[in-house]
Amino acid sequence: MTTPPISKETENRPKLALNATAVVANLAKLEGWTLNGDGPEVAIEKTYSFENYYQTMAFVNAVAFIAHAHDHHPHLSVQFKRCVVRFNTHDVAGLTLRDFDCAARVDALSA
Ligand code: H2B
Repeated sequence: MTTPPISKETENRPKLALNATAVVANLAKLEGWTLNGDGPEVAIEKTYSFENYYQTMAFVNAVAFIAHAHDHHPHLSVQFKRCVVRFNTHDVAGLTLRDFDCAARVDALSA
């Protein structure tokens, strides 16, 4: 499989930590994502449910593809029929637009 390119939109966007107002505004555009943690551990998180392990793993692999393409890697907690996806930007110890971009891309997998 060839390596997908990082999207220009994401690549060109500087990693700037969002302030609380911007975090709330961007979170409001997403469905099912919640804000968790505090300080450098702050993250956005969503739990996806599936019918079986195959579906769970297909989802995990699709998320990995997105993560690689955008050089942005979520924490994944994988269970039998569930996957918790957690994004933050460790380079800035906070949340950036890249977290919200990638969250929307992960959501689009099941749209
Ligand atoms: N993923 C996440 N979630 N946050 C980052 O700050 C981050 C990343 N930084 N993936 C990337 C890799 C960086 O370390 C590389 C060098 O581009």
